[in-house]
Amino acid sequence: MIQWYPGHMAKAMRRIGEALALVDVVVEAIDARVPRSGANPMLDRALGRKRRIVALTRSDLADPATTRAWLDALRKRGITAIAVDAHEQRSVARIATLLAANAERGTTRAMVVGIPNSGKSSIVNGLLRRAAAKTENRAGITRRTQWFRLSPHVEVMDTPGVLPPKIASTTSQWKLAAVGAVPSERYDPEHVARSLSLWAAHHGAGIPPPEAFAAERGFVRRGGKVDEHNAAQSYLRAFEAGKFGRITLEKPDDAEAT
Ligand SMILES: Nc1nc2c(ncn2[C@@H]2O[C@H](COP(=O)(O)OP(=O)(O)OP(=O)(O)O)[C@@H](O)[C@H]2O)c(=O)[nH]1
Ligand SMILES: [Mg+2]
Repeated sequence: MIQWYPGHMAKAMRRIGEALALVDVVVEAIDARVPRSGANPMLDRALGRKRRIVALTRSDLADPATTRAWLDALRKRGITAIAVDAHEQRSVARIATLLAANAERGTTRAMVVGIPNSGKSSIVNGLLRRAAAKTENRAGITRRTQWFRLSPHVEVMDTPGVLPPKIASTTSQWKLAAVGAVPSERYDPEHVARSLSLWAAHHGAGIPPPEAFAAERGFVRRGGKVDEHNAAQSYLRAFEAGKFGRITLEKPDDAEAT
């Protein structure tokens, strides 16, 4: 069972609720590899009918056709949705354009929200065109809300990543671990690596079985014993970095994550 709901998250959830009255638009950063499990239902409820832009982040690591299908599905629900690669200035600039369009009616205040490690601070930095907010490939880097001025008429608030106190399904749990939304000390890498490889085998995704990976990467010790723990960690890091290719773990029309 993977759960992670530290104090700073509960506090961030309250701050997001309080700040909502001040903001005109919310940018929700959702990892494009897990558009379903990567959306926090608590945030969804808290945001209510506030104008929302969904940014499918890490689109450079996700399967392009599946990202297009998710964008269509979101747009059909009346949500403004765009695919973002935070390291690609042009894709973040599309968020800036949407915010600037809104700013014609006075100052626009935007808030960037999402689960941990989904690329919120990277979006903020991309919008500002400088590394103002701290980013790192680890969940739980941003610990408090912070406002930044983008232009005379646009302000943007970075927020800490928030997960629900209870992650809905075991499927969502391993998927969130696999995309780095949960700190590595909160889960068993062998279990998550096993779940990922079973998923890959079932879906015909081009991910090698952990045994083959361990052998190829030299995790087999003398006597044939495999260093399972380190092999699993390395396997998950390879997936996270896109070394197995561009893979999306959820489609808009599958009922897997119920
Ligand atoms: N490949 C790729 N990496 C990204 C993208 N966006 C962010 N990253 C990387 O993902 C990691 C996490 O990014 P952050 O911007 O710190 O994520 P965050 O949502 O602010 O994380 P917390 O503050 O911990 O909740 C960093 O190593 C980023 O460089 C993207 O579009 N593509
Ligand atoms: Mg952050």
